[in-house]
Formats: sequence, structure tokens, C-alpha cells
Amino acid sequence: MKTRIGDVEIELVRGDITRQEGIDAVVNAANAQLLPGGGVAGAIHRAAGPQLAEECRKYAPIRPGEAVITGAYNLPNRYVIHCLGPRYGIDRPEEELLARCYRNALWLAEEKGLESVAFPAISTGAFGYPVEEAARVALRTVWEMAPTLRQVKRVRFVLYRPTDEEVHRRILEQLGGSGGGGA
Ligand code: AR6
Repeated sequence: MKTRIGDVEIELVRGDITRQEGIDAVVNAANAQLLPGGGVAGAIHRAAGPQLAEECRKYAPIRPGEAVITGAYNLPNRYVIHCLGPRYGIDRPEEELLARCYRNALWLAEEKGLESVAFPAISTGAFGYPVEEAARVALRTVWEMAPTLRQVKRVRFVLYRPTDEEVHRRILEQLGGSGGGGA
């Protein structure tokens, strides 16, 4: 599903965040130490290679809601933006911290003059954020930021679990996405 807000296209796809050819920056659902972990972080570090963890060392630790940008090494992208999402029920207020991840990631992309960014569903795996609640925060935040973006023209959500894509699609439609553009 694709929808457009002004100049910015928001796209929902099922897939793997490590296989997003043609996207300038992919977002990592990181841990505070920016180390390879499970889930998205494990997959990104495995695909990028050990130099990624080496570069990350100088930025760690980060706090919930923060984001840092590094090279992407063997990934098919130019940059990785590492966001630390809130642990659900622990890092509060979780809605605000999750929204900050998306805002900070998009600001970093703007600063670098990037045209496209792909996000996984931050915090919805090991950090336990219910996907529907997280999707509402994520999509609303991107939707609200879209008119302020000058460089970023494409924001892609890469959903790993098929049901997560359905949830995101429904919420994007509720926000006013037309569903036009196919797929
Ligand atoms: N591509 C896209 N999405 C994925 C992929 C992938 N390759 N693999 C999993 N997902 P998580 P978090 C989905 O746990 O909740 C790590 O161990 C997954 O289904 O990666 O922010 C870190 O080291 C879920 O919907 O991130 C941290 O300690 C979503 O991505 C901690 O987990 C996020 O799942 C971060 O937890």
C-alpha cells in the first residue's frame, strides 16, 4: 500500500529490513549499547558486517527515543539510523519516546539530505509494544512530519509479520491514506 502526503510517499511493504535496495537509509530497532542483538538488530549487524558494530561503539550508549546514524557497510543502503525504542511498560511515557524515535530518525535523514528511509516496527518485538498501538504512534508521527520534510520523499515501513502489515494498512487508512498506488 502507498499513500501520499504532499510530496512525501508513505509505503507499507512486507519484508526484511536488510533487503531494501534503492533506499538511502534503513532504521535499526537497536539496543542501548548499539550491539548486535536479536531481531532487527541481529539481522542488520549480520548483513552489514563487523565494521558496523565497530563504528557504533563510539555512539553508545543511547537513551530511549534517541537516534544515531552510521554507515551501512555491506547492506545495500548508504546509512543505518539506529533508534532505541521504549520497552513497553518500562520506559515512559512510551508513546512520546516511540514518536521521538521516528522524529529523530527523520531529522537525521533530512540533515544528511536523504531521499528515502525504511523503518521496521520499532519496539514491537523484544520490547513488547503491542503492534496496533505502536503502529498508531509511528504512522501518526510520520504523517504529521511529512509536510515539514524537505529532503525525504519516501518513507517505507517494512513489516516482517503478515498480520503487522494488515494492522498498519488499517491504521494508515484511518489516518486518511487513500490506498491508491496499488500493492
Ligand atoms: N526485518 C524487518 N522487521 C523485522 C526483522 C527484519 N529482518 N526481524 C524482526 N522484525 P525487534 P524491538 C520485526 O525485537 O522490539 C533486539 O534484540 C519484528 O517482528 O527487532 O525494538 C535488540 O538488540 C518486530 O515486529 O526490536 C534490542 O535489545 C519488529 O521488527 C531489542 O531487540 C521489532 O522487533 C529491540 O526490541
